[in-house]
Amino acid sequence: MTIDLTKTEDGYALLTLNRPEALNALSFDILRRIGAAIDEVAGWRDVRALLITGAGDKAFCAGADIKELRNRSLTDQKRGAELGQAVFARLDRLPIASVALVNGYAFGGGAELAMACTFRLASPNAVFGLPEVKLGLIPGYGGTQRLPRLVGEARALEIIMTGRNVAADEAERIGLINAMAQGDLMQAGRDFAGRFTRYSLPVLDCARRAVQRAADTPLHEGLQTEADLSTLAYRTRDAEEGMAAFEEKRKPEFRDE
Ligand code: CO8
Repeated sequence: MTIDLTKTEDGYALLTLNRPEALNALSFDILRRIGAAIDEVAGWRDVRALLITGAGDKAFCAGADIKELRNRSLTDQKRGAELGQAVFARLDRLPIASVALVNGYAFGGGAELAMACTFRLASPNAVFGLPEVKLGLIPGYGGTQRLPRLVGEARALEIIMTGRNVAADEAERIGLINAMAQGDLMQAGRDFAGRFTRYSLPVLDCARRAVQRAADTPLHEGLQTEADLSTLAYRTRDAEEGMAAFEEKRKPEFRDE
């Protein structure tokens, strides 16, 4: 088994990269399976967030499978980069938030998978890096685009061009992760997701899509997107309920409508 997809009893989808003997490295087959798993989760109406982690106690994911990459023709490699990008982009289109639970090494494609998630939590022993230049490569699964959006261009250039490691505490300081979790990472992930999943899912989706547009549109277009999506949220039944509950001084009961 190379990935596991389950539902937790408290309403989350849990995707585990399960190839610990190779530090959960991403073969093309695993990439495709991750894509299929994301599509499957998109059809689940009874989960409120997707949690992604790596099996074993050493790695979230050590990146693309280097041994497999070596044996590919150039055309295949281009297809490989496009495959990785397309699979990770599906996380953006997932109507629920995704949370990477980074429990060790997150290198190359592993860091890129984490960066494609809506949120990132890491254990204190987590180590991030885009070490592709050490292999004579550059990041190909979105790292050159997502890292600068998270940490700024200067830092992203330095991290990518030196290929250096970024420890969890630095990752937290520079905004690469949302938080470093003390104690059980899975529990921390559930607690973190619990802070937003009690709200209306379609409304959260509007908020997420609006914020994600900020990075790739000029301000006037981004503001238009915000106007459109805030109107969409305003028209939900949950918005009606939320505002009524405020006036009636009671807790709102959201129904994801
Ligand atoms: N690919 C394949 N196998 C791997 C990988 C990997 N990325 N990482 C680790 N493994 C394997 C090792 O080969 C080893 O297997 P074996 O026991 O059969 O030799 C096993 O996992 C355990 O690894 P180590 O013995 O190396 O464990 P250490 O604790 O000594 O070291 C490290 C851990 C530091 C994480 C080390 O394994 C390492 O540096 N791994 C490679 C990290 C890396 O460079 N990742 C980036 C890969 S490139 C990429 O992700 C994007 C490429 C974009 C291409 C786009 C075009 C398609």
